[in-house]
Amino acid sequence: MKFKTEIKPYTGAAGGWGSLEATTRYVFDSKKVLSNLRNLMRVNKGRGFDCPGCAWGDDNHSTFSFCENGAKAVSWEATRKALEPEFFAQHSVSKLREQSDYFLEYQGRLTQPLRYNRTTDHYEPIGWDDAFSLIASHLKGLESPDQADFYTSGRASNEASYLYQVFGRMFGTNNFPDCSNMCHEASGVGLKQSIGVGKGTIRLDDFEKADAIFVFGQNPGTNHPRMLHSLRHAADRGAKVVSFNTLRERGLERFADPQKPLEVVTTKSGRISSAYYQPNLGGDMAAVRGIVKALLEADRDRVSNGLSTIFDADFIAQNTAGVDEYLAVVDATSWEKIVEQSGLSEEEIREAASIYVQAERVICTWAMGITQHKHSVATVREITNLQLLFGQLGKPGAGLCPVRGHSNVQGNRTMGIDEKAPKALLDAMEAHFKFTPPRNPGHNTVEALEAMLKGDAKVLICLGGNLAAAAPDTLRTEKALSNLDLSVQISTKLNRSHLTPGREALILPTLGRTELDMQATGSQFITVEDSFSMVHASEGVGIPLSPEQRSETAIVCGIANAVLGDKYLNWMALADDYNLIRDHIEATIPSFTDFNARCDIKGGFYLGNAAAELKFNTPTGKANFSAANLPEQLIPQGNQDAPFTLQTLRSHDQYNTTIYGLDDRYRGVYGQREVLFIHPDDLAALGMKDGELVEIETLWTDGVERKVTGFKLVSYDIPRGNLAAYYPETNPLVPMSSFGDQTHTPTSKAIPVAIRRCEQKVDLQRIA
Ligand SMILES: Nc1nc2c(c(=O)[nH]1)N[C@H]1C(S)=C(S)[C@@H](COP(=O)(O)OP(=O)(O)OC[C@H]3O[C@@H](n4cnc5c(=O)[nH]c(N)nc54)[C@H](O)[C@@H]3O)O[C@H]1N2
Ligand SMILES: Nc1nc2c(c(=O)[nH]1)N[C@H]1C(S)=C(S)[C@@H](COP(=O)(O)OP(=O)(O)OC[C@H]3O[C@@H](n4cnc5c(=O)[nH]c(N)nc54)[C@H](O)[C@@H]3O)O[C@H]1N2
Ligand SMILES: [Mo]
Repeated sequence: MKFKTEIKPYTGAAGGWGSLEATTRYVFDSKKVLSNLRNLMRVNKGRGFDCPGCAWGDDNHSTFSFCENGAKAVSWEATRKALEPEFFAQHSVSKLREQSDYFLEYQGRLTQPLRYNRTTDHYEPIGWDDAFSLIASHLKGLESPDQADFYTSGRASNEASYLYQVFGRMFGTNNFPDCSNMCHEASGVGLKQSIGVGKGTIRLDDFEKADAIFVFGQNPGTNHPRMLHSLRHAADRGAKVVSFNTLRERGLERFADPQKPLEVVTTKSGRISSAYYQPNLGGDMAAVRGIVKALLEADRDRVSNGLSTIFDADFIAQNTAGVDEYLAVVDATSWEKIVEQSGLSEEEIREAASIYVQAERVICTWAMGITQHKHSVATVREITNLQLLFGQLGKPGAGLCPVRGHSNVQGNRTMGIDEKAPKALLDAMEAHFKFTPPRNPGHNTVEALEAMLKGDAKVLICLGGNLAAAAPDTLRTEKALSNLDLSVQISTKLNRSHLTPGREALILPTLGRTELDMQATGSQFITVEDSFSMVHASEGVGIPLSPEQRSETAIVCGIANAVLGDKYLNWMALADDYNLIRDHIEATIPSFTDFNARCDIKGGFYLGNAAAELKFNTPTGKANFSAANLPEQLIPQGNQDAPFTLQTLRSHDQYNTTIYGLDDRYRGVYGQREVLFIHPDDLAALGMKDGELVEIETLWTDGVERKVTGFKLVSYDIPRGNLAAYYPETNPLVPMSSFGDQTHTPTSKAIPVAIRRCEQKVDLQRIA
């Protein structure tokens, strides 16, 4: 495949024509145009299916919420291209490994269970029963259930992920690594400590009531395009949108609504951000600390002049603990440190503080720019501190909003995909299913990989996802995966994880969310939970490509039945009728009363959020201020003298490790992905020019060489000393041992690196 490569700054607004054009291109590229379009039209309407894109909520007022990247996700899944067994007869695994991630998924949908043949190095067809028996024989042969790991990617439905964890725990382990471990873990951990619940406190319509929305470390134009509608509406009615982003992101600046025809045909577009700050990578905690310091100073001034305090003293007194300790730490943090670490000037921080304090109702949102650092938990808690000081909780138009990634990642946690499941869940499962769940904590993603490397984990089952490409330290990760006795991938499309088989490997082809799921009792729907704790039903419409594809739920039941028989549960009856699964969920997970009946509610039902009602399930019974110091330095550890810090992020044409195309329109990159964004003055200081190729090397403490080559330099509006490049191409640079405090989340947004000129690209020396 050849692509025209070009770097051409994008001057339009996000959304608008560019958006629609790109969408239709994707739809028409795949073979079955009409059914693709029909699929699209049904997204998020009626029962229909939930968009398999991001976890943003559905706006029930607008008739048809159209998002370019959701459309890509749907048409990518709904392609009529099928990967037949002949493909695997033609191509050996070693040969396929030389292909790009784009090529692999572009080949179409997996349509038949496949087993890896180590002797021939090819995948070969296998029957479902034989596949299940193979899994059962491996799992039953383990010395301990903890030698198995059960990974989940956040697209899996509530029903499938619930049964998956029930099965895993009945089998005897809490090893449930998931994509969330690499994603919003810090939001869950931090919010739980601060406010007693690890989820956002707002609902979608709060955006209509906020006076200010502070957006930290997030690129909604690409990753949550429907959020732009909320931001645009807020900005149009005069609310302030304040962005903190290391890069200048187009989508945070201007947005043309594709649903407003006038804006599509003219160049009219709306401004999103009223203020835009570009902190250093990892500098947000210092920035927020600075905002609080500025306001604390202003408050002392006022109070000493006999005026009332600007803080919400009643809220603080009634609802919080630890304010004095926190303010003491704010006092002890110098402006020098704040300015140095945030990379923002004192004026900028004071300006942001003044916007904040003038707003009656404030929402703070964030994503990976906040959660993929060493001090992410402390940063999430610092944002919470700010909100608590002003009582921005428990009232409309205000609160905390971690914007989730995968469309059901939040639901997966609710369903018990959690390596450290709360005691209450395990107790409820013990009482309901009459078995003894394991109580020891299980592996998170990094721990699972470490265990595979050591040979302590021998079987891996993946309910979706693409661990080989998504996890850090690519070469170590691939080594870990190939060290397994058995690796089982439940997937829709071919990906890198299939190409690093263990001694044995299975690919189990599954239905996507857009597809009709026919079982013995008829067509089934599943449920998902969005970022706003709304649970709603989703029912596919597309006709599956092959009768051999099975639903995730049916696959989980098939495995469980082969391993456990009907000792605790009649798994096959559950696969026949998902209503029965929902009855078990209702019996064991809080807030799911009348679950089956409530699935008929249009737009879904709300699970509730105790903190939003000012009930704090913390040991103090209050919302806790956190009195953490700013980190000593922003680079996790290792080489503090590294000349650059690199963040790894998403282009506009990808969904995590799924590469839809090679353009990143809003950043002006076309036909290529191996680019490195750099400040023009840094380029000049290095004596290099735009378009030159460099190698990027991680500076780390363990003596392991981590290097990628052939990245093209692109000058960009980014702070000096900071770099950005796309994931997953840069995952070889992220050390597995570099992860967040209390989270084990790889520090994908803070990698200490050096760069050097190089002549050409040298392929990764992958293990054979
Ligand atoms: N189309 C599409 N949609 C997606 C995804 C996708 O790949 N494609 N992925 C889904 C998933 S799983 C997730 S988790 C979300 C991810 O959504 P995002 O978090 O928006 O994803 P990233 O591309 O990692 O972007 C991080 C953003 O934070 C900024 N940033 C990085 N580091 C810092 C920092 O230290 N401080 C500040 N202030 N800014 C920083 C970057 O410049 C970038 O704009 O999107 C979900 N939605
Ligand atoms: N360097 C770096 N690394 C990162 C990140 C980063 O910002 N930088 N981000 C991290 C984040 S936030 C996340 S969430 C993880 C993502 O990690 P994962 O969730 O593991 O990865 P995805 O790329 O989303 O998974 C894509 C694969 O899922 C399968 N798939 C798609 N749809 C379905 C389905 O409906 N059912 C099933 N069973 N399979 C399906 C397809 O086979 C596809 O190849 O990556 C993390 N890794
Ligand atoms: Mo994510």
